[in-house]
Amino acid sequence: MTNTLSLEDRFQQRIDNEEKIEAKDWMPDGYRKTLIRQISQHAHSEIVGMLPEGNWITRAPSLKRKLALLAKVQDEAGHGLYLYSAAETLGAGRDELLHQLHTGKAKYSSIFNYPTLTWADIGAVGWLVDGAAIMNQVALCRASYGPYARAMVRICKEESFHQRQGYDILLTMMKGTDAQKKMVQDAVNRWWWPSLMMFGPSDIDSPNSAESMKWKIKRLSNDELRQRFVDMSVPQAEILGVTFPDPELKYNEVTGHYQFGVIDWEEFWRVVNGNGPCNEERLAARVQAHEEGAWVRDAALAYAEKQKQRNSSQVA
Ligand code: FAQ
Repeated sequence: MTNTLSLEDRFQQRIDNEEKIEAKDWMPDGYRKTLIRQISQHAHSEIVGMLPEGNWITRAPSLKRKLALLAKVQDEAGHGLYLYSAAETLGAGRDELLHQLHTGKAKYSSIFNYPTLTWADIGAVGWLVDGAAIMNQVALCRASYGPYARAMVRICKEESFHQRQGYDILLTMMKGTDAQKKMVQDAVNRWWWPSLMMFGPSDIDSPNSAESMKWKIKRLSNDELRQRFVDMSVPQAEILGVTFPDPELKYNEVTGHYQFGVIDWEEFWRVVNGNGPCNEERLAARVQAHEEGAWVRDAALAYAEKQKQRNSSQVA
């Protein structure tokens, strides 16, 4: 029997059968482009995400907190590495991707354009930002593209440690003075809505979702994941003894979910389009770090070249 299916149909059949797509397999251009877009934005988010926290390493209140924060920020650099490597398997060069980031052409998560004003912000970032990231990324562990899905497994394990360290910072502060409790509530007030925005626009305004769901890159929609995050966070806030800054947040007996107020989408797009409170500062810090790291890249390349020459002269 001859197989009359087109390459595209065969590809979709593999996706529907839950087969993983690997780097050397045939794939439609759109699938490759979507993956490069999402994986590179994700990689950029990890390395830009190091900046608001890196700010606090020297000011962590104890040696233990400093060690944990240092480890978390290092993990984020590692996540960037795995993700840039996953993008490279699709033919996207790291230099080109970084160039897009540094020239403001590439997107990264809106959340990292907000300032970390107090130590409680580091707790809130761990609890809410990493919490939102995990909610989104656990689903990505089952993404149809093998190298991305496998990178996500390790990333999720590390993110769950990050979330615990954040929640633990807040639990400790909530056992402290009134000033510390106030600081926690203030941080939660500022991080709650931006955390909900991390999941992206509502499903009806999400141009990429239909194809990404068909290709099983995304398994759950932006709104489904956002709702799960709200449902998970409300009981955690109760244990902590804080409230979320949303008068419309309440449990709906009929749906079995917490309903919440309307997200300020104007603010979301303003931040995504480069005009959030810290966009300029983040980009400038990234570019500076890249420039100051040039000597490390040069040294690594020179060393690799030396090794190559040594190996080839040994063979000869
Ligand atoms: N910020 O059609 P959709 C982390 C863009 S990692 C900026 O719904 P899609 C770890 C979107 O790219 C956090 N832009 O798009 C950490 C698209 O633009 P384009 C990052 C956003 O891709 C924790 C346009 O809007 N996580 O936090 C945002 O189907 C703590 C239309 O949107 C990931 O990247 C946003 N929030 O769904 C580190 C996970 N939302 O390209 C340090 C992987 C949307 O068409 C400290 N990514 N846009 O011009 C995803 O799951 C998806 O890409 C979504 C967006 C869900 C983010």
